[in-house]
Amino acid sequence: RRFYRGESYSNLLACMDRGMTAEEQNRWTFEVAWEAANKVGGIYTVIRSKTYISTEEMGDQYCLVGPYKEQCARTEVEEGPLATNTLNRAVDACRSKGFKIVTGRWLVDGNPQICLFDVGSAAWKLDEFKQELWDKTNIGVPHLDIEANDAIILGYMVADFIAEFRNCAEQDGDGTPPKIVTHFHEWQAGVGLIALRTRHVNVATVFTTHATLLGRYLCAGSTDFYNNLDKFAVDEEAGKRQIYHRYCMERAATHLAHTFTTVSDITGYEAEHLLKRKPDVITPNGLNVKKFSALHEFQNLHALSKEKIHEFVRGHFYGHYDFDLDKTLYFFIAGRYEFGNKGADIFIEALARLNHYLKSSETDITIVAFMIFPTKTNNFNVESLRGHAVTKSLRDSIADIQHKIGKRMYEVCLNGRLPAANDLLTKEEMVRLKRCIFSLQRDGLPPVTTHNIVDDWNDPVLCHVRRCNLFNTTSDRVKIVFHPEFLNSTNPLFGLDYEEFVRGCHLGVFPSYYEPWGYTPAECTLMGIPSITTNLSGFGCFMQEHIADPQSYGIYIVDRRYIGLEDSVRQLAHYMYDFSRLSRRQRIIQRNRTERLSDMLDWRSLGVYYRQARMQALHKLFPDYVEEIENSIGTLKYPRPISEPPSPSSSRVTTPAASVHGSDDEDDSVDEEGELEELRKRHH
Ligand code: G6P
Ligand code: 1S3
Repeated sequence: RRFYRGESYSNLLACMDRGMTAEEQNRWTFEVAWEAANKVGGIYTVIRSKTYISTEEMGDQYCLVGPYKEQCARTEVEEGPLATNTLNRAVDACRSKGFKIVTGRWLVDGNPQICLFDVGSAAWKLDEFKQELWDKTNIGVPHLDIEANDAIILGYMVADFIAEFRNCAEQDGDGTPPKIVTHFHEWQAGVGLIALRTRHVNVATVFTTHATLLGRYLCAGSTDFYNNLDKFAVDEEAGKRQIYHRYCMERAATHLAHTFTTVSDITGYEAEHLLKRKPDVITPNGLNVKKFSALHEFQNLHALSKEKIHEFVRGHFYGHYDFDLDKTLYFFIAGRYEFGNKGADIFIEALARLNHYLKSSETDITIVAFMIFPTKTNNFNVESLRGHAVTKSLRDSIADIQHKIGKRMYEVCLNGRLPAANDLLTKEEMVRLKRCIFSLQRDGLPPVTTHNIVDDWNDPVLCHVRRCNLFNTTSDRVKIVFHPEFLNSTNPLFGLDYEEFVRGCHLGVFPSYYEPWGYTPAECTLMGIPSITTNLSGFGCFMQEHIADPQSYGIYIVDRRYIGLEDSVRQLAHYMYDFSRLSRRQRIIQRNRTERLSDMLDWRSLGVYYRQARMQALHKLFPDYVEEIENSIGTLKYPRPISEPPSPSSSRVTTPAASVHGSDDEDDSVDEEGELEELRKRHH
C-alpha cells in the first residue's frame, strides 16, 4: 500500500482479468532508455538486470528501445529481424523515412528484443523536431547542447516508431485496441513521451526518473539540500546552472506521463518539490540474483579473491610491508567520481579518525582502504609498477629455487640419507635471494595512488588525503590506495574484475549524500559482503524499512539526514572501528547474514512495482483493464536475527554456534543452520 499511491489496490483487484497472457490480451511493453545496450551508468544496470523477468512475463511482446551506439551494440547485440510481423512492419515504415534502425536481440539474460535508433540518421530533421517541441510545449533548446539535441532526435524517432507500431497492431488485432505501454527512463529518453502525448497517440506512458537533474546539481554544490527542498526557486536554480531547457524536458515528461515513478522514496520526495509531482509508484531497483548450489560458495570465493588482493598489497607496500595480511581488512568505496555526492569526503575524514582510534587502541589490525573513482590519468605510476615487478621477481626466484631444492632433496634421499641444511640452499641461491631482498628497499613511502593523476594538486581525493595526513607511513594503521580507474581483469596491478574485487574485500563503504538508489551496496549484499550506506540513499532507506536490525545483517546505515556533518563523520568512523574489532568468526557469520538478504533485492520480488506502474498507466487509458498482480512485498520481511548479533566485545557470546565449536576463530564452517531452521519454522 505504501508503494501504491494510485487508486485503491483492492478496487483494481475486484475487476481482474485473470490469467491471460500478454499475447492473448494484445498487450505490449516498450522500455525506452538511453542506456539500453549502451553502458553509461546505473540505468544500464537497471535495464539489463531486469530483462530476465520482463521477458519471462511478456515474451516477445516486450521490446527495448534506445540509441544505436556502435561500440556497445557490436559486442552486445545480435542483429536480426524482430520476432513478430507487426513489429517488423513498424520498423520498415520508419526505415522508409530514412531512419537507420538496428534490430535484434540483446545478448543478456532473457535475450530480449531490442530496437536501436541511429540518431545521426535523423539529424537532418533536428530543426523540424525542435520546432514541434517548441510549438507544442514552448521548450527551446540551445543548438550547442549536443546531448539535449540527441535526446530530441531520439525522442521523435521513437515516437514515430510507436505510432507506426500502434497502427500496425490495430490492423493485425481482433478489432479491440492494442494495449501498449511505453516506459521511458530519465530525461534523455523523456522527449519520446512528450511527443507521444502531444501528438495524442493512444498508448499508455510511464516515466521513471533515477535522479532529478536539479537535485544532482544542487547537491554537488555546498547546499543544505534536504532541509531546503521546499524552498528552492526551481526555474531560477536551473537557469543559473544553464540546464533550464533540460529541466523543462524532464518536468514535461514527468507531468505528461500517465504514471510517474521514482526509484526510491527519497527521490520521490525530491521529485515532489523539484519536479512538482509526487510519484504514483515507487519502483525500487533490483538485481538478477543467481544462487550458488553450494551454500558456502560465496565464502570460498571471498577467500580466493582476497588472496589476489593480498598479492596486490604485497607489491604496493613493498619495503614497508610490515603488517600481517591475516590481520588486514579491506574496505572500499567505488562509483562515479562525484566526490561529495558519493560521500568520498566523509569517508576520508572518517578514515583519519579510524586511524587515530586504531593507533590509540594499539591494535595489530591494519585497514587498507581502496578508493575506486575513474578520473583523468596519465597511466600507472612507476612506483606502483616497480612494486609489482620486484615482488614478482622475488616470487619467481623462490619458485625456481624451490624446484631446485626439491630435486636436490630427492637425490640425497635416494642415497639413503636425510638432507642436511647445506644440501638444501646453495651459496649462489642465498646471494640471489639477498639481491631480491635488497631490491625490495625503497626510499619513499608506498604511494597513495596507483596512477599519475592529471592535475593531481587539485584532485579532490588527493587534496583530502593530504589534508588528513593519510600518507601510508609505517605507524598508520589505515593505509590508502586510490585507484582512479574502474577495475577489469586485464588490469596489470590487480588482475581482478570489479566483482572479484568486491568479493575479496571485507566492507564496502558508501556514505553518499546524493544517491537515488545506489547499486554499489546492493551488489555487495548479493555477494555477502557487508556495507555501509546512508539514510539519504534509496537503498539505505529501503533496507531500513524492510529489516528490523539492518546492522546485524551487515548493513550499516549512517545518518546523514537528521544529524550534523560532524556527527555523521563520527558515526561512520565508529561503524568502521566496530567492524575492525569483529573476529574472523563474527565476520563469517555476518557475511552469511548479509547474503541472506539477496532475495529481497531480486527482480523476482521487486519487479512487481514495474507491473503495478504499467497497470496503472493502462488503467487510465482503459478503465476496465486490470491485471492480476501479486501483492507488493510489504514492509517488514527480515526480523532481528535469532542469534546474538556479532559483537566486537569479547565478553559476549557471539552466536549459538560458538558454544558448539568453542572459540575457534579460524572455523569457516559457521552457517548458523540452527538459526536458519528456526527462521524457517517461524515463517511457516
Ligand atoms: C571465508 C572462507 C574461510 C576464511 C574466511 C576468511 O569464510 O570460507 O576459509 O577463513 O573467509 O574471512 P575473513 O573475514 O578473515 O577474510
Ligand atoms: C543513478 O545513477 P547515479 O549513480 O548517477 O541511477 C541509478 C539507477 O537507478 C541509481 O542507483 C543511482 O543512485 C543514481 O545515481
